[in-house]
Amino acid sequence: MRDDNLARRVLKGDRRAVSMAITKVENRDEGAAQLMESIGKKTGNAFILGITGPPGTGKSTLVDKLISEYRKTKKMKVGVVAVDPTSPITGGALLGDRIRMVKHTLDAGVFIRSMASRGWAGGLSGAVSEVIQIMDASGIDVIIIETVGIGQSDIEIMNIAHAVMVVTMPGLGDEIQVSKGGLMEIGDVYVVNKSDLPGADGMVINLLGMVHDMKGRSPPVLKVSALTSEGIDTLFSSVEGLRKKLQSPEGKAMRLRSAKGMILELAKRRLIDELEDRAESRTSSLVEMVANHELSYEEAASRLVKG
Ligand SMILES: Nc1nc2c(ncn2[C@@H]2O[C@H](COP(=O)(O)OP(=O)(O)O)[C@@H](O)[C@H]2O)c(=O)[nH]1
Ligand SMILES: [Mg+2]
Repeated sequence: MRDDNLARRVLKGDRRAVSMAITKVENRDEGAAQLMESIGKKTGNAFILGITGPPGTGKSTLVDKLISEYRKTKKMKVGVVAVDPTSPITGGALLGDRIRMVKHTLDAGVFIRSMASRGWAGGLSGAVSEVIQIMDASGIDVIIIETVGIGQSDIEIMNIAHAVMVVTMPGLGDEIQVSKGGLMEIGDVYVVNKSDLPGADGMVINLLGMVHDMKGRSPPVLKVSALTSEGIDTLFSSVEGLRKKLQSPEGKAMRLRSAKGMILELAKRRLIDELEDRAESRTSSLVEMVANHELSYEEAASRLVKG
C-alpha cells in the first residue's frame, strides 16, 4: 500500500491500516518517518491515561475493566498499549495481558497492542509515542498505556500520559518504597487493587501517608477489586474526572506535560540510535587512540557525541 494512502486510511480509522502503520514504525520501515509526518499533526483528541505499578498488582485486569466501562457507558473507542519487559524470565507477560483482555479483541471499538520495552528482546525499540500518535489520529478517544513500574524507563514512559494511575496491592511494602522516588510522585490517582485479599485497608493507610508527604498534592487513594468489581465505579468516575479536566481550561498543563514527554521520548530514542550508529563506525579508531594514550576517555566520548 502506498504510504499516503496508508496515512489517509489511518485518519479514517481503518483498523487494518492502524495495525499496518504501527508495524511500519516499529520496524522502522522505509516511509515510517513520512507517515508520522502526515499523521502527527492530526492528533490531540485522545485522552492518554498511563497505568503503572509493580508486576502482578492487576494492572491488565483493571485495564480490562476500564475498557468495559468506556465501551458500555460512553461508547468511546479505546486503545491500549501494553509495554512489557519481555525477558526469558518473565516470559509470557505479554501473552498474559492479551488473555486478560481477550474478550475485547472482537470489539471493533477496541484496539490492543503489546510491545516490548527497549533493552529487552534484542533491543527492540519502544516507539510508544508513535503508536499513541497513530491511535490518536485514527479517532481513538481513550488511549491507555500500561507499563510495569519497576525500571526508570517504564516510569519515564508515563510522562507521555495526560494522567497517571499507580496500581498497588495488599502486602506490597518494599516494592513501593524502593521506587518511592518514581511511583510515589507520578500518580494522579492511586489504586490499592485486590481489596478482596487481607491487608487492603492497611495498604491504603500506608499509601495515604506516602502520597500526602508530597508538597501540596493529595491524589486520591482508592480501594478496589478487579476480581469482585468492588470500587470499580468509583475508580471509573475518578478516571473520567481526569479526562474531563483535560478538556477544561485546567487541561492545558496536562497537554503540555504530555507533549513534552512525547518530544523527549522521540528525541532520546533518536539520539541513542544515532549514537549507536556512530559508535559502530567510529569507535575502533577512538579505541585505538585511547589505548595509545593519545586521547582521554572523556575526549573520546565527547568526539563520539559530537559525531
Ligand atoms: N484476588 C485478586 N486477584 C486479582 C485481582 N485483580 C487481578 N488479580 C489477579 O492477579 C494476577 C495478575 O494480574 P494482572 O492483571 O496480569 O497484573 P499486572 O501484571 O499488574 O498486569 C492475575 O492472576 C489476576 O487474575 C483482584 O482484584 N483480586
Ligand atoms: Mg499486565
